[in-house]
Amino acid sequence: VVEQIVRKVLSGDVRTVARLIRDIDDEVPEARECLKKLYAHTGNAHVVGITGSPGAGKSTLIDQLISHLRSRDKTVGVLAVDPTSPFSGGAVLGDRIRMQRHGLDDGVFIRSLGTRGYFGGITRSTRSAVDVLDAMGKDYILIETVGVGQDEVDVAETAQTTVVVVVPGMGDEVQAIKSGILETADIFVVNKADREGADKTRSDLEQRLDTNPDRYGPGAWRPPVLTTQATRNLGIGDLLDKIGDHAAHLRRSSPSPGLRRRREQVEKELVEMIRLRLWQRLQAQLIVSQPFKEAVAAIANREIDPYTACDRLLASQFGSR
Ligand SMILES: Nc1nc2c(ncn2[C@@H]2O[C@H](COP(=O)(O)OP(=O)(O)OP(=O)(O)O)[C@@H](O)[C@H]2O)c(=O)[nH]1
Ligand SMILES: [Mg+2]
Repeated sequence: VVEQIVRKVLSGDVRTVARLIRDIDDEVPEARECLKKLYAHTGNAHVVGITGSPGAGKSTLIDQLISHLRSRDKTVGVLAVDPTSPFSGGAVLGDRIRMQRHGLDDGVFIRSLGTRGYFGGITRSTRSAVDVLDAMGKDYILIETVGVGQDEVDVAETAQTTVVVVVPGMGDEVQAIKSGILETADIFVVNKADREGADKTRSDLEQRLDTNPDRYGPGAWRPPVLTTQATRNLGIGDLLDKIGDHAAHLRRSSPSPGLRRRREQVEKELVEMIRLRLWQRLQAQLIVSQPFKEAVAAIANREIDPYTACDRLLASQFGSR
């Protein structure tokens, strides 16, 4: 069955891909077996993360990007990720509606992810879904996340190119952008440029980048700051060109920044996967064991301190050092 699913994914079968992504999100163990086999077929897509505050216009931008990419004969996968909600709620439904004109296009595949699967949370299921879309042959994969916390930064780091979308705002908007998010940005987009204050927001961003000159030395990539009007389809071609420039930058030879970034991502991913698997094993074995229950009782009775109990339990599991 696994072989059959893998074959269908590789041939681009939309229904199989949709089911597999749902199974990944739903924590179906068989999905992991499929992912093992699909990994060798990944690495051809360019993955772009689009993040930014709620309502910044991410979905509208993506909708326009899809059109531009399709007119350049590129196929596109889109993942709308909502880490703040355990359910795929209203925002994601809105996203689907905003992009639904592409729904009948074979070259476009749009899905939303909302749960925290046991493969390692939303970041892990996003990475897995990206791998599936990559293996099915999509040229570009766009990931939309609402940018507020560390989860979004993590999801953004799944991407090769991260686009941070901001809108013209009153005063301190740019200062309020968390430095973690600022530092993951490869491209800034000031969307809703039809609104007042777009130029100010843009120069504020440039200024914030100027405060970190070491980061953008010779040969380094300094994030360009673009302006767009997503609803009017303005500035989207520029954005796509910059995404292309960044992809080219990542490919540049020795030492390839793309490879370095990829290694960092893979390292994080592997550490996270090991952490999770270890924890699952401990939960299944140690946390339900008699010695654990006895330790809990003994600590509660103040017969033993929790530090010593913890040392002993771990020693019983892994051996003492
Ligand atoms: N004035 C103006 N409105 C825009 C522009 N781009 C998007 N909008 C509007 O902004 C609203 C939010 O757009 P979305 O694309 O749903 O924004 P989002 O960032 O995906 O929102 P969430 O997914 O809910 O975080 C919609 O009503 C859009 O029509 C723009 O360039 N100018
Ligand atoms: Mg959206």
